[in-house]
Amino acid sequence: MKFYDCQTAPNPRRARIFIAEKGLDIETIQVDLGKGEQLTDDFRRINPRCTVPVLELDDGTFLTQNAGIAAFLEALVPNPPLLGDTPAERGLIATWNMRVELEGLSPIADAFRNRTKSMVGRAITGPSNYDQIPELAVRGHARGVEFFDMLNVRLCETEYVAGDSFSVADISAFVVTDFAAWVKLGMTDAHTNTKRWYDLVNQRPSVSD
Ligand SMILES: N[C@@H](CCC(=O)N[C@@H](CS)C(=O)NCC(=O)O)C(=O)O
Repeated sequence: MKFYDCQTAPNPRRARIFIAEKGLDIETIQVDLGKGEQLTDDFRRINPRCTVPVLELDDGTFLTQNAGIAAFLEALVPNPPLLGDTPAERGLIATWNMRVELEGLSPIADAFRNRTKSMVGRAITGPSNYDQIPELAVRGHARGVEFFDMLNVRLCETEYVAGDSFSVADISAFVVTDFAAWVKLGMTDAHTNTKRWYDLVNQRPSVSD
């Protein structure tokens, strides 16, 4: 297998943590998003959507979404389960992981991509160029604030995001929490439950690189 990564970007970090939690050591190729390597013809042959992470399987199949990479690796290495064990756990973890993506990652990406100078003309990932819309940065910021309030309430009810055990939803929420700092969002002093959870997850060796 080969893993196409970008050390500085949030989405490949999610896959990187997942791989580390599974105890796998996969050949890794860095794709420099800052230099636009995702837009080259060579990389378009790997992923026509021009995004990382990508996992190349031994038969030449390319998995070009975190969700697909996680599903594949969970089937390959079932322990420790990160997508859930029981049917109820699987349902809850998928629900929370999607909420973190849609209510956390997506608005923070909007806040970042619609007002950062290096993202001019690149407000959306992918092969086409889209202009920034400053109002989307404002809306993304407001939705980001709402997300972190919601997460803090959730983490008062449960030890981890989706329940009693660490899962892919924690990986996503942890990466989103660090990503949010890029746009001066994230935990505030009032988010004591999130702080408790963040410190717990931060002890895992998988999150350290
Ligand atoms: N839904 C995709 C999102 C992948 C994604 O958006 N990756 C970003 C890096 S965080 C990217 O490749 N950006 C390329 C660009 O900015 O042109 C996944 O979860 O794998």
